[in-house]
This record gives sequence, C-alpha cells and structure tokens, in this order.
Amino acid sequence: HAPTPITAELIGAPTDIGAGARGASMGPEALRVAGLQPALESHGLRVLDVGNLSGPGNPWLPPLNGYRHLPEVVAWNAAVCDAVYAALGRGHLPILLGGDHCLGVGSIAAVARHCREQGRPLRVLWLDAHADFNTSALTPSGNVHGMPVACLCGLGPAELVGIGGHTPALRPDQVRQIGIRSVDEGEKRLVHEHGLEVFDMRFIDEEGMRRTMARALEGMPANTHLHVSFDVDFLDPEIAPGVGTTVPGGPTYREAQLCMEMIADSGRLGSLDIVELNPALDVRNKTAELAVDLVESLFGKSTLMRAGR
Ligand code: 4U7
Ligand code: MN
Ligand code: MN
Ligand code: MN
Repeated sequence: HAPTPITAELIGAPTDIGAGARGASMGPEALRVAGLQPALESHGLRVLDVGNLSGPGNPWLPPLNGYRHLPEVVAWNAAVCDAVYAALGRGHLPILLGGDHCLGVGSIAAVARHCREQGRPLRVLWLDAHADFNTSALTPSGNVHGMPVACLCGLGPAELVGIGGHTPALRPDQVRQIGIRSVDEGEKRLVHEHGLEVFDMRFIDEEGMRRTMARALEGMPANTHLHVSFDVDFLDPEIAPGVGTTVPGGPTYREAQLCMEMIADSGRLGSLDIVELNPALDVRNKTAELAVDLVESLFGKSTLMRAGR
C-alpha cells in the first residue's frame, strides 16, 4: 500500500520583535502569497495551514540590560514553542513561518523536547549569513535575533534559555552552521570556545557546496530528526534582497538549490524554520518566491529523476 503522506503544518509567527529592522512580521503572509502551500502539495505533501500565532506588538525600544524587548521576545517564543511541540505531537512536520530569527529558540527548543521524549538524535542545520551566537554582554545591537544559537546552547536569559523545559536545549555538537560570513568579534571567540562546527563561505568557496553538505550531513543515524533553520539572509543579497541584514558574498541560486537538494536526499528532514524574510524590503515579492522555490527542493523537487540514486 501507499506510504502515509507527510503532513506539513504551517505556523505563522508575524513578528519582528527580535530584529534590527521592522518588516519581518509580514513574512508569513508573503510566503503564503508566494504560493508555499500549493508548492508543497505539488510534491505530494498534505499541508495544514494553522494560521498565525498572536503575541505582543513591537514597542521599538532601545536595549535594556543588553536585550531589546526581552519580555515580548519570551512571549512570542513561548507561543512558537507550544505550537511546534503540538504539531510534532500530532505527527506533523512543523514549518515555522517567521518572523525574525529570535523565534528559532522556541521552535528548536520544542523540537529538542520532542526528540528527547522520543529518544531520537537531533541535528540542526543553521543556514545563515550570521552565527547568531551573541550574548547580552557581547551583542553590538541588543537584537535577540543575533542570539538564538547561544540561547539554545544555554547562554542567555533564564526565561528564554529554559523555554522548552530543559537547559540547555542543545549541545553545540548537534549544530552545523552553513553560509556564515558575518560574525562579531566577541561572538567569534565564543563560537570557537563552544566548538560549533561552522562551514563558512570560505569553506564553501574552497570545497564547494557538494562537499560542504556531505560533511554537514554525515554521521546521522537512521532515526535522526533533522531540523533546518533557514534564515533567508543565508542567500546572496543579489538574489534575495528582501531581508533586513544583507551580507554580500552568499550562496548563489545553484549553490542554494544543491544545498536544499542534498538535505532532501538525506531523507531525515523533520522540521523547518523560514525566517528573516522582510517583505518591506523586497522587490515584488521575489525573495519570498525564491524561498518557496528552495523549500520545494528541500522537499524533493528536482529537475530529473535521479538515475541510480
Ligand atoms: B540574523 C548582528 F551585529 N550580529 O547581533 C547582531 F551584525 O538572525 C546581526 O542572523 C545579527 O539575521 C543578525 O545584531 C541576526 C550584527
Ligand atoms: Mn539568523
Ligand atoms: Mn542572518
Ligand atoms: Mn537578519
């Protein structure tokens, strides 16, 4: 008989509470307008769009004790964590539609909790121009979207770090970062101290995307849950201008496609964040359309049947 189809659950989190520019709050709708649901359905997935979560507005205040909007960031992440955890409990594959990248804390804390309870290994691929490993002492901005990986590894305010019920949610050795090309000075030291595995743009230039992804995906037992946290600023700004924190020199269209295709081929994808899309800075929704195109590859779209693979 036919295998049960995967049900993807779209969870909108319309906020820019952790970002340095307003506009990522419009990300969920831009992804819907770009046709995310029919695109996934065309690859055989069932798709359930549960709509948008709600949470506090953005008061646009300066940092307080090294964080901007910490209580609001915690409220949004609590909502995200509950929704992602519930989706996993239903056997669905959660797709978080951000929203800025501070929401990676709630999303991945939920995934980590689910995996802990199921006794499944977890690996997180962090596709981003940035390492997002700042702390309140190191951050040049106070923006929490620059801190989620540190928070998940236990470095951050207790109310955020403990959001999934277990501190830390992740060990650094569960994370692989890809596409990195902007890391702040203090942040760099911390990344090294904690032994994060970083495949930066220099690595991708020298080794190519194929070998990079082979390395990032190696050593995953069959029951591994793979979480992909896709910060749209991972992509080169020439092809993806609709983000608040562009950094030149990112992956090209073909490199990004190969990255997604190799993740699909791993057969391990269990959850996804699409974050940092900023429609206020986009050009005719083209960055949202590109994100949808890449997500299709992540779920198995490929040009041809792959003979012998
Ligand atoms: B994103 C930054 F200083 N490092 O901490 C900071 F350069 O989620 C940027 O990856 C963080 O887009 C970018 O503010 C966060 C800055
Ligand atoms: Mn990020
Ligand atoms: Mn980024
Ligand atoms: Mn950003």
